[in-house]
Amino acid sequence: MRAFLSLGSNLGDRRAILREAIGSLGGVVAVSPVYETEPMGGPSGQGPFLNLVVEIDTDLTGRQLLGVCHRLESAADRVRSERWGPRTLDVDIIWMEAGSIDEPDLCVPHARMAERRFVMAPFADIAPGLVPDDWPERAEGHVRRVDPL
Ligand code: GSY
Repeated sequence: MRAFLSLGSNLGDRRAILREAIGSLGGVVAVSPVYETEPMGGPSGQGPFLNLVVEIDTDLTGRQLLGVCHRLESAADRVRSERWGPRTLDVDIIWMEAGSIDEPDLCVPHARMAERRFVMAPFADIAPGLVPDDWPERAEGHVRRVDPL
């Protein structure tokens, strides 16, 4: 089944971190263009993110896929020191063909993705049929497409 993950990094060698994470994901079907994006939320003064979206083909449940996301973050040496603060790697499930999930720690489709241009721009690039036409007016934040990984 199709699933989409949003990946972001704004600490360390951002490109290498994203490449490594994608390389260790199974069932990769498509990788979106890369965007440099202004941080949304969190402390001021943090550096820009690189963001992209990956489509995978998976039989995992949402809960199992969340475990994969957390393992990728740990492998990138992410230290959860400051909420919303800079991070080597953040991986979120944004959409699953298997259906929606509404649990305290796992919401699919991702609850805030429609407000976030750093999610919607790369998502629209590789899955235009899954995003509403009016997303550009609804999403916030500045993004700029940059060289591929
Ligand atoms: O929710 C993902 C982590 N994150 C990001 C991000 O990936 N990109 C941008 N531009 N801002 C963010 N704020 C948070 S939190």
